[in-house]
Amino acid sequence: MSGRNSFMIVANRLPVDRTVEPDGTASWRRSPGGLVTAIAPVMQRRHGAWLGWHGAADERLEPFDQDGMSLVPVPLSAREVELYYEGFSNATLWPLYHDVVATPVFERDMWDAYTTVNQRFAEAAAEVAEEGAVVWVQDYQLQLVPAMLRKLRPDLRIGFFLHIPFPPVELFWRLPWRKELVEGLLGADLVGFQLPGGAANFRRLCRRLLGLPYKGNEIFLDDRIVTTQAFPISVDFGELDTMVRQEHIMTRAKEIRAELGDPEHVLLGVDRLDYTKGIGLRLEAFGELLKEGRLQPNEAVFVQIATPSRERVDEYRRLRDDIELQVGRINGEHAMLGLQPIQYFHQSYGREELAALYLASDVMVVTPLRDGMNLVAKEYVACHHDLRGALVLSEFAGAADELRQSYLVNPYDVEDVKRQMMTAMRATPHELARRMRTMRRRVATYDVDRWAGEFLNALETPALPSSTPHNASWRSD
Ligand code: ADQ
Repeated sequence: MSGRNSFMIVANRLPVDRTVEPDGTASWRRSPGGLVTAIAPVMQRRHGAWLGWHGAADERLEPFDQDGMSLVPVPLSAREVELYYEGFSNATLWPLYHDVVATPVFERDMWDAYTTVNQRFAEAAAEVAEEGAVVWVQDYQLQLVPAMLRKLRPDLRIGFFLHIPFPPVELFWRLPWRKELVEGLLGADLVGFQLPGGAANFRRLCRRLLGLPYKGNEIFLDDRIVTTQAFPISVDFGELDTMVRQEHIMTRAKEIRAELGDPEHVLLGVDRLDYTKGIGLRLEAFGELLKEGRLQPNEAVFVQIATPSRERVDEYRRLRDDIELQVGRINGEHAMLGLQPIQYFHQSYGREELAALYLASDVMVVTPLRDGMNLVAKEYVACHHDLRGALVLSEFAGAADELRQSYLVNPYDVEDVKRQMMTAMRATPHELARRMRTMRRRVATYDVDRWAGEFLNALETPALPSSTPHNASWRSD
């Protein structure tokens, strides 16, 4: 059966959050974030639908409209949230794809739940897609959907985008269900990655695991071609740039500095509380700078904002305890009356407050051990029209490919992190402006609109017939 939507997003979550008023009435609010902002206009133009879980377990909801988007809730049971979402997605795939910085869990019942839920998403999408519709599947939670959907609806044009890194063959190889996952992704016409390296890892894997030939960006199946390509995601530069130029945001930025005691240097970290983000190592580096006397406690304040995340997964609970212990230890050693060198907040902030924080800080410290892109780094750049501010950025964040004028660090080398933090703090305004100007040009040009536009353009432009398997290489890498 064909539905009425010619364009669809299929993602683990719907782009809305439910808010409940004090009188008990519930309403939906669009979740903040670049993806929704970039996609919303396309959705409105094309009678788009967004399929995803609405965030509450064991609850079935009818499709509803919000902000000109048609939303189709896909239900999950509490057990599925545990096994498919917290389990296979976040305890198996997440650590495996992030260079095993934590040990992945391989459990069969988690895999079974992942398969069941992916099938449910595919069936829901098949149900509401118009003949020949374009369907864009998002991220690691739904890697089986492309093939499942193609089986049900071969008429659709299917794209997939992976927001996290795609690991090297040697790491992926450990996965007991490696063949099924790769075949799932190959159901798409276009598989998008953050970086060319991820796309190359995927092509090599297809060759090694399934013996499929590839040439350039194209993988040759018996009856079709799958294009693999990098599309580095970005932020809504225009929105952030406009926001931080408003009087009340600039005033708020000044207030923040005053509330912090007007220190010479404000350093900032903003992350989901996740073990891939390298929060502990940057605090360690800051603590050592204080200990060695290279920084005085009244000279610099480190503001670390850590958004609560995946709190029911063991690894995340342990991480929270570790970070809180570490903050307590460093502050205990270096605090002076009324002065805490690390200000730690385990909270979520609104967009405007976050923008004011970016504007207020002198050095943004982004030190993930591995990160698909890292939007925080790009948001920081978008917020510094004043050309002040330095970005210390891990070489292992996707964003490092584009933001070459940041102070790049190897997060595994604490001395390097310390050195670059100090260099950033001591840089002249002229040097900071030179770096920031170039980075801003990059983020302004490659913004999130361009990301979505380029992906959809590639998805809707089928691979040229001149590319045939006959001239494809059989590389044995
Ligand atoms: P994340 O791992 O969530 O995303 P990131 O790209 O940094 O990481 O995005 C986080 C977003 O959450 C940013 O927009 C940030 O502003 C916001 N945020 C963080 N802390 C916040 C707080 N305390 N309050 C409010 N907002 C907060 C995954 C991948 C990334 C990839 C993105 C997009 O892991 O590598 O860049 O998807 O593809």
